[in-house]
Amino acid sequence: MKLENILFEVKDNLGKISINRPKVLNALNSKTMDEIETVVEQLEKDANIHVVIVTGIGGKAFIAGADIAEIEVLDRQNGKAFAQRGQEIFNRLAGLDKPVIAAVNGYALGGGCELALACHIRIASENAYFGLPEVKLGVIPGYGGTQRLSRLIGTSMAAELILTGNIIDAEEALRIGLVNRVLPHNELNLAVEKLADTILSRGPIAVKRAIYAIIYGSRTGFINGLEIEASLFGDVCGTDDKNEGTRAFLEKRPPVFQNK
Ligand code: CO8
Repeated sequence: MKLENILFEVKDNLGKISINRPKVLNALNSKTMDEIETVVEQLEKDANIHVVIVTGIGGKAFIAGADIAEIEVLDRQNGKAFAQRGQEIFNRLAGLDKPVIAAVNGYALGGGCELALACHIRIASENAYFGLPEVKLGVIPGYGGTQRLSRLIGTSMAAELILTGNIIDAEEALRIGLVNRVLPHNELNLAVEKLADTILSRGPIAVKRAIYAIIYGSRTGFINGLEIEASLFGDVCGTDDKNEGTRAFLEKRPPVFQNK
């Protein structure tokens, strides 16, 4: 599929998805969702990409939501299918065996906030705003927001945001644990790339297994999650990288991981 609404670049094991509809504040229409799915498919297959960044083009928005013109024409039947399709795409992104970092550079509203929530780490610029304003339109979050936000910041905080539809600034998002860090706008990209570089410098198989344990563990119960963790711990114990990492520590030198 020809990508028209998103940019996808790969450089040195780092993939970058940039939503590129700045005239409508990067609103997610169906075509954009199809393109995200295409890129997610590629990310699932490409073992050379170890970390992914998601951001929005233009100085104003990460993503201002699903395209409201498309929601206007939905009815009971296709509304459910529309939500399920978005959920599936975001679930696949969240389920990648590589860390996904949201660089939130402006409005992250509705489906845009839900996309940020599907990422594993969220870093915001000072001019980012977050919210799930769907109730103001007479609908509810449908791309996983009711579930992911509640799990991230607790049901009470999530209920206040979802039921009021209020929009909060980056500092408030930081205070309630919706983002990890807030940075000056012009430092965001560099800081996120630096974070990605740090992750890329760690044992690549360990990083893959760790994100898998975090995400798939959180999709199951606590005891099953521990079982997943133990199995993956056993798995990494069988790698050359584990031998190299532990030996390098004992020999007081930096490790040289081979992704084996
Ligand atoms: N959809 C479509 N167009 C949009 C959207 C959007 N979500 N957001 C902004 N735009 C368009 C505007 O219509 C405008 O277009 P035009 O220039 O042609 O008039 C352009 O982007 C610029 O926007 P504004 O002029 O409004 O810019 P402002 O700086 O004045 O305001 C805001 C910025 C506050 C972000 C404002 O644009 C806004 O409130 N946008 C809508 C935010 C919103 O309600 N988002 C949630 C949408 S609902 C949703 O995401 C549901 C997801 C789950 C779906 C589940 C499946 C059913």
